[in-house]
Amino acid sequence: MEKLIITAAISGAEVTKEMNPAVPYTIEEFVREAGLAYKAGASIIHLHVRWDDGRPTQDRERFRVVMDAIRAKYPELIIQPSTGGAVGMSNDERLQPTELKPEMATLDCGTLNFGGDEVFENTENTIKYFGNRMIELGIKPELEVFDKSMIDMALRLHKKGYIKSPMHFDLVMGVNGGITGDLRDFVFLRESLPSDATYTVAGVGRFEFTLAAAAIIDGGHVRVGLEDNVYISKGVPARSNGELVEKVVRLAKEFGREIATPAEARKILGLA
Ligand code: KMH
Ligand code: ZN
Repeated sequence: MEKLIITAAISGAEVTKEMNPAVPYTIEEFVREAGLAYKAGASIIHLHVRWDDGRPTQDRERFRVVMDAIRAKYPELIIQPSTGGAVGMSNDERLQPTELKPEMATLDCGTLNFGGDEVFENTENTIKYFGNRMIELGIKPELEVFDKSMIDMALRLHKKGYIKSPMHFDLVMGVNGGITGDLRDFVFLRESLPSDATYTVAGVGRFEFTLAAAAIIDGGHVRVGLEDNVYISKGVPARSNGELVEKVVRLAKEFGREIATPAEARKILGLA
């Protein structure tokens, strides 16, 4: 089986220090959390950035400063900026970090309810626009799908030339408004992927570690981090993103799966 790629989603746009004090806002905090995740075994950092007061932003220069600061200490890490940003941001606002030509970036493949009155909007034309942008700039998209219909959309847009093969999916499961994180749903999504695709699973909230175990056994890859879940076990806040990554590494060891370095992850994903 291929080595396991662990992605650390260290900040997200929605979680706050009130929910877990380790959520990074400042540049120093981003470097600290990326470093702890890397030392524990993560090879990819899925990155949203914040202003120092915690407000989420897609500002290109803020991304540049945070990415440069992480790279100065951990140059081998793969940094994967979000193009999802936060609910309500415009397409061009969301796309700003692509101007920095990262190796990867997220490409969200459909619209979904995001709790309460929030709607995370990704129309078909938005996905085409983002897909074209990533092809132009040579960025590998991580295809974020929150439901089965979004896999179907990605496959249709792949046929039309907006997304290139081999595709890499992120099955984000357990968002209030998307598919649940039940094992039955995991198998359904996983069996709906093309045979040459790779995938990562991001279990949100209580699904984080059950789905990590499922992907480890199945030969998939895993995303964890404070963006998805702020607890290390029921009711116990994680001390850091590193602690969440360490738990995945322990699970992988139990199942005999080795952990990929960033260089190995680049090979598996076709980045190198
Ligand atoms: N913050 C969510 C609205 C992504 O990173 O591309 C969107 C999100 C997806 O987190
Ligand atoms: Zn994200």
